[in-house]
Amino acid sequence: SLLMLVLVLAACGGDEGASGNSSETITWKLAHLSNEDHMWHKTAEKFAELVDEKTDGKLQIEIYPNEQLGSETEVLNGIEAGTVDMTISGETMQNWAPEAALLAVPYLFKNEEHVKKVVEGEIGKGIESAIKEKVGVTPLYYHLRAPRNLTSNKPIKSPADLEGFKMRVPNVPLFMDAWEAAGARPQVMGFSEVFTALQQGVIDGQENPVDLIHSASFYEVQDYVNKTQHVRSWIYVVVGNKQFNSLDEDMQKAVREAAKEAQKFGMELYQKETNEYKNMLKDEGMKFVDVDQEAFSEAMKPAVKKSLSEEQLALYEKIQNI
Ligand code: 2Q2
Repeated sequence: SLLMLVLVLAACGGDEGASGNSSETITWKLAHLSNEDHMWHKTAEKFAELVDEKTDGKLQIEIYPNEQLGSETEVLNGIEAGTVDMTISGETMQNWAPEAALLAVPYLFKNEEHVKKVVEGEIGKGIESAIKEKVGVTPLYYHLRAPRNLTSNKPIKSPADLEGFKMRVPNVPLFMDAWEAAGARPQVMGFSEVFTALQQGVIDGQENPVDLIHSASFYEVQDYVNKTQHVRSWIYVVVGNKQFNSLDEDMQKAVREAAKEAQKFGMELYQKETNEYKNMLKDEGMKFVDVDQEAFSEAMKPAVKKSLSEEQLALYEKIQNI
């Protein structure tokens, strides 16, 4: 009937991401690399729910896990192009904003409190503005991350064990330099390609926090979690500046409020789930190996210092002394 047709047309209209007419529904696509059980995804779902509530349904967030819309770098480019609107990204953004390298410098942060102090303090604010200006995305909330550990099929206790070791790193130049200096053979690869690459022996290992090791089922193709704990970091949930700025003031406020609540929700999940992931990996048969962290730190330090520019080093020292 004509009435049905009108209703269908009304329901389909305005999903192109442009605001303007206040009766239109806007849809943002949020693409990320973890699976549906992971805390990033669950927090994104919470965020979507809160945004729906606070905008009376006018802004909808559609979530695409598992790199369904491409690798982290592809999605960041997609945001610029307008084919994606949101993602979860951290040190990979150093390819646009050198300041983002400070999110994940090997052996820089002493502990979680240290990370938190930096993110939530003045240095964090400075990094956020650099990201906004140079990557073209606005950070909305962040996740604390468990330390990154190296996984493998033989115990790796010191840099000497890395000879000939082929490993994947994310698209993070600083990680390439650090692992090369430690004696490994690193290569850049998208997260969703890592499982198959491990399975087929293209690489011997990779490094990630326990939760992502679980998310990608690396326990099926890796036996050891070597407790290098080489990187403590955080990661931002971001939206394209264009997308965010196209919202009217009330909608922006609603998004900010939703982000604030999602932040809290994500932090609680992080506190609760990080230890559970360690146990789940053990249940899957992975063995945790104590390593000579001092030796890894010493091996990486010269490369880290060489890789960082003067401006980045100034920030590095500021963080060290906070
Ligand atoms: O290994 C990965 O791909 C993830 O842990 C993250 O994407 C990585 O930390 C960075 O690319 C974050 O910007």
